[in-house]
Amino acid sequence: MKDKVLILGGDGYLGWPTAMNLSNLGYSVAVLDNYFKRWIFNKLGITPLIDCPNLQERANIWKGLTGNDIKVYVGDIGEQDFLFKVVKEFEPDTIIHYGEIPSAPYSMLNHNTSWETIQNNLGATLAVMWAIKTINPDIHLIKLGTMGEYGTPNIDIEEGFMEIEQSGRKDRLPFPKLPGSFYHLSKVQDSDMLYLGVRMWGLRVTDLNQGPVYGIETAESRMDKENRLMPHFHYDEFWGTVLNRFITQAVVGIPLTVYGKGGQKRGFLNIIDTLQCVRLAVQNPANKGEFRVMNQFTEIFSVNELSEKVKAAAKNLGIDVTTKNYPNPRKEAEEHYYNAKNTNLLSLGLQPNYLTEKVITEMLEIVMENKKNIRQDIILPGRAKWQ
Ligand code: USQ
Repeated sequence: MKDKVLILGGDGYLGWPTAMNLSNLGYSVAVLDNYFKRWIFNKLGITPLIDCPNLQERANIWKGLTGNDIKVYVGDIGEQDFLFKVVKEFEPDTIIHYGEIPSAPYSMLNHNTSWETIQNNLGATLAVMWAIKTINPDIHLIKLGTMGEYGTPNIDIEEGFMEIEQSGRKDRLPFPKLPGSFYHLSKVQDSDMLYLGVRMWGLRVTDLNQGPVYGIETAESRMDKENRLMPHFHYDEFWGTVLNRFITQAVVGIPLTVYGKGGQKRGFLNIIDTLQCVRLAVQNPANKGEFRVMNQFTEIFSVNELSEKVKAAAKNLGIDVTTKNYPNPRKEAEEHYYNAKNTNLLSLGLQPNYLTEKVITEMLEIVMENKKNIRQDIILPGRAKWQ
C-alpha cells in the first residue's frame, strides 16, 4: 500500500496533473480546493484556453478511465475546522501545498489584490503548519515556493542556504531574498514561517523553489480523448507564464510580447518535470526537523532566447512570428547575471525533459487545435502594471 497524499490547490494548473500522476502510480490521493482562482478569473473576466470541469467531475472521469479514486474536498485551507477535519479524516502521509494565489501581476494590481495574495497565501501556509503540528507532526509537507524568492542577485544562487563567513566566524544561513512582487514576497514569508516551524516544532518540510513552468499536457491528461483532464492552460497577462503566452501569441498572429529589453533570465521547466520533481520529493521525504530547499528548474533562458525558439519552431509549421518590445509593465532587471544551482533534484534522480523544438512544436499544435477559444482581448499587457 503506497502513501496517502493530500494535494492542496488541487484545481490549479499543477494541482490536478499532480493528482492524476500520483494516483496513476498507486498513491491514494485526495485534492482540496476552494475554487478561489475561478472566482478571481470571473472578477477579472479571463478564461483558460480549455475549459476544465470541476474537481468532482474530473475525479469521476478519472475513475472511469483508471478505476482509481481521487477524493475531493471543497473548502478553504485557511478555515481551521475544515482543514483539521480533512487531515484527521484522510490521514495523509504527505501534504503537497499548491494552495496559493500564484500570480505576481495580480498581486501588484492594487491594495486589495496585494492584501488578498498576502493574506490568502500566508494564512493557508500557517493553517497547514498548525494542522500538521497538532494532528500528526510526522506528515511530510511539500510546499511550492518560487525561484522568484531570490530575485536576480549579482552572485550565484544557492539552494536555500549558504555558508557565510563574517568577522572570522562561519554559519549556514538562509540565502538572501530579493522578491520582485507581493506574490513573490508572500512566498519568502511562507519560507520563513516554515523554517520557524521546523526549528520550533521539528516539522519535516521540503520547499520547492520553482521557476516558470510551460506545457499543456501530461501523460495522464492525454488519456481522455475529450480533453477534459487537461491542465488549466493560461495565456492572459495575469496568469499565463511567458512561454505559454508566446506559444498562444504565435498561433493567433500577435507579435510576441517581450517586456522591456528581454534580457530577463529565469530557470524554466516543463510541466511534466514539475510532476517528476514533486514525485521525487514524495518518494524521498525530508527528515524530521529538516527544512530542505530544492531549486526546481531544468534550464535557464532569457525572454529573448525563448522568443527566438518559438519563432524557429513556428517557422517550421509555416507560421511567421515577429516580436515586439513592450515598455516593461514590471520593475525588474532586464540585463543581469543569473546563475542558479539546481543539483538537489538532479541528485535525487530527476531526468530533465528539455525545451526542444519538438516540445515547442507539439505545444503549438495543441494550441492550434484550440485556436477558436483564444481571446485576443486578454493577451496584450495593459492592466497589470507595477504602478
Ligand atoms: N515576460 C515577458 N512577456 C510576457 C510575460 C512575461 O517578457 O508576455 C517576462 C517577465 O517580465 C519576466 C519573465 O518573462 O521577466 C517571466 O515572467 P512569467 O510571467 O513567466 O513569470 P512570473 O511572473 O515570475 O511568475 C511565474 C508564475 C509563478 C512562479 C514564477 C517562477 O506565475 O507562480 O512562482 O513564474 S519565477 O519566475 O522563477 O519567480
